[in-house]
Amino acid sequence: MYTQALNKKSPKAAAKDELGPEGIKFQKKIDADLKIEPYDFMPAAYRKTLQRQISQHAHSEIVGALPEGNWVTRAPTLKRKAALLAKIQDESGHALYLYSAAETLGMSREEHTDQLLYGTAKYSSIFNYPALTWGDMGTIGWLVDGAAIMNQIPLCRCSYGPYARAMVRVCKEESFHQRQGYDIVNILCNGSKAQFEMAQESLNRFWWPALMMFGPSDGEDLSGDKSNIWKIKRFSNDVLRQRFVNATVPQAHFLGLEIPDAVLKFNEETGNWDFGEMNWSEFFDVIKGNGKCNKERMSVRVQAYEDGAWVREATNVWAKKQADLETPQAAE
Ligand code: BYC
Repeated sequence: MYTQALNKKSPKAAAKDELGPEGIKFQKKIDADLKIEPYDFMPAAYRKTLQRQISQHAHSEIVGALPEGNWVTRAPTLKRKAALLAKIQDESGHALYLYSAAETLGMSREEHTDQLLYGTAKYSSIFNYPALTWGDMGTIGWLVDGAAIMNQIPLCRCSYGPYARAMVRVCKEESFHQRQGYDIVNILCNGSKAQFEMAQESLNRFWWPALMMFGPSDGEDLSGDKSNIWKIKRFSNDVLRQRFVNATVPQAHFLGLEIPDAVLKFNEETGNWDFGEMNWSEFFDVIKGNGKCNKERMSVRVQAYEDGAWVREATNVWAKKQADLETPQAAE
């Protein structure tokens, strides 16, 4: 809805602004920790970076609900079923805030949806791994939502106002999700031998993919990175990954679980848990579309989109009727 209302300058005029007083004013605002809002001037590359990141994030929330959706009918108790349903509903809500924030940058919701459905947009690699056991519902909440919080808390301070504001609520809900996941794993770890083994086996499968959620290795120094200069990205992928490992290893040990990493070791000098190398060829393969579940996830999404055509049609007809009622002469 914001899309049509945006003021669009010619590319030549916009390029001149980027280097001129408008561009300087923009960076000064960012340096002063002020927010950039939809109608403010912003360089084309800033807009593009945000469009890419926010829409990828929104797509991840939508696709992320799929592995969990498969477990709603198999949750072991009514309480667990209700909590899982609430979590899935939250994730869909996150996608709504994020698509709305992305729309303020000038691309419609329909265009973003098309990019997801026709495979030109990315979503988080983690959702291309299957959820095979009830233990995975615990591990996903604990590790996947845990990694998401680590990555997203700094985004609450992102320079783009609509994204930063959306992230505040998203992070609050993600921390509930992380707690419910940890609670499931905790119960399994304190249950029968078979339950404990289910938790360990799930951790074995999800540990490395969870670390890959933070993206490719990029060192520690982001000072030359545009995303950092624009205060979109505040910490490098590697810094956030290390923070996640440091927070999660003691939780696993508390549960009596073993992290599936032969070289994992506490480093007294740095205060960090040193860990092994990820399988980067697997990561790039998954984001290219060749993971275990990429095809299945997309075919379910496309099917859901097609099945929902009548809802979109009905709401459009209803919206037109309302508009006609408000302007009676238009209906004549
Ligand atoms: N998976 O230069 P880099 C959730 C792409 S969902 C796929 O480091 P950047 C949840 C990256 O996009 C959590 N692709 O990029 C939902 C880039 O590709 P393009 C999702 C990945 O943007 C339901 C290329 O690789 N969270 O919370 O600086 C249930 C080079 O990477 C991945 C967000 O989206 C990946 N793992 O950093 C439970 C948070 N990693 O665009 C939980 C917002 C990298 O050049 N996003 N790529 O074609 C971010 O913070 C950043 O976009 C990333 C990547 C850290 C993910």
